[in-house]
Amino acid sequence: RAYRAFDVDSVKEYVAGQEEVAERLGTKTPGEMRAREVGDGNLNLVFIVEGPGGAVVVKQALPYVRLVGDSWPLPLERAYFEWNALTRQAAHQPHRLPRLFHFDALNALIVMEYLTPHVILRKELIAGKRFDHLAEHMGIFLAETLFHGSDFHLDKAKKKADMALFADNVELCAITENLVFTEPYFDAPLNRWTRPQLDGPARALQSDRAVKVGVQEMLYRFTTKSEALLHGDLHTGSVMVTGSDTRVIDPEFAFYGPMGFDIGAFLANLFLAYFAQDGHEARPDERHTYGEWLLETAENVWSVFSETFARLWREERTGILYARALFEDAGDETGATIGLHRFLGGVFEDAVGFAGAKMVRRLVGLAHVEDMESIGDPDRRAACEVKALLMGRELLVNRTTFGDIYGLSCLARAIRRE
Ligand code: SR1
Ligand code: MG
Repeated sequence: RAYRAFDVDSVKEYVAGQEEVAERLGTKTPGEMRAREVGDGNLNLVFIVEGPGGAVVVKQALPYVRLVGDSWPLPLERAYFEWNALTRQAAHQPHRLPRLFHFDALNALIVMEYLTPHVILRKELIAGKRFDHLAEHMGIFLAETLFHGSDFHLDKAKKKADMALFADNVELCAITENLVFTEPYFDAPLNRWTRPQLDGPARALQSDRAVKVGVQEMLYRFTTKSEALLHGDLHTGSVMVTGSDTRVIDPEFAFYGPMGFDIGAFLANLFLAYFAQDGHEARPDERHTYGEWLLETAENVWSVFSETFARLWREERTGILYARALFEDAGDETGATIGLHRFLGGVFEDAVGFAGAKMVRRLVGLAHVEDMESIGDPDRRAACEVKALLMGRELLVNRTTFGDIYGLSCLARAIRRE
């Protein structure tokens, strides 16, 4: 048996042969199923297969980068890392993920719950929709997954075994190392931007010493700071929502890295959505109040993350770090609290720098975001992109100078007004 990439017919035959999956669909007969391929991401195939009794999603890795084609091979093993990340996240936040039904290493696929009526968050933000629980859900998800995947909580042998497992996710980390931290900062062939409007700002960025040093400092953290098991690609396309529910999908870039990377990724995408507002058709006052909601969401993500992390620190600190015997048991609760605040301060600084890198790469690197790409008028789009680029630069260069999350919203507002 060998790997084969499925199509809408062969995927039905495949699921028909998987007893538990077929049971969910209510049939073992491919002819009674309907399948469509809906993947719009950069890497994989995504099928929705429906039967008389229900529906599932089949996510299958392709042996190459879908966005670019078979000239850029990519290991199928990323499905294995994704499955391992999902099962670890599910131990603490099962209600924030799709339910998991089946993993097939040979065919590099995962069968999971078909989330409906959920929609990709990025599309909803482009449409100007608000989600009252988003910040709370994401702040808790980040705190729960990052805390429980770190030396603050994990058994030390388990943490080291997991680090070894995810250390093999080399190619996916290499994508981030290249596309996020390196290529946007020189004349790399895959870079793209809105031309000619962004030619000047992009070239200026590439000859900006402060920004290049700043981004290399972030790359250093990315490659060396094995703080926790990360999602690894937590943008608004990796989140699905309804009015009351939030689910996080697609952790194929999972590895042990700095906590601030996941947080910064999510914040960056909220800021990108914010700067895209002036490009979308709507009454300007609506776009203004919606922009304020986006900034408030970013603020609340950080607040909920840090509050939840602090609670977990107090209640579930069972790992090798800040052992209770050294602090609380020794009557020095203040010592542990100082440690917590210093630690969170470092995570915040990292999140700021990573957010900057994540913004810049979506504007002048290979992979862009629909928030900007969906702005039809190139001049209008470029005006939004230039402001977002400026914010990304500021975050990279001045990441240590923002006292708190409100400093980031103030900066975003000031740049948008300019
Ligand atoms: C070639 S892959 C480009 C991007 O898509 C993924 O979602 C990651 O963000 C990656 O950097
Ligand atoms: Mg993805």
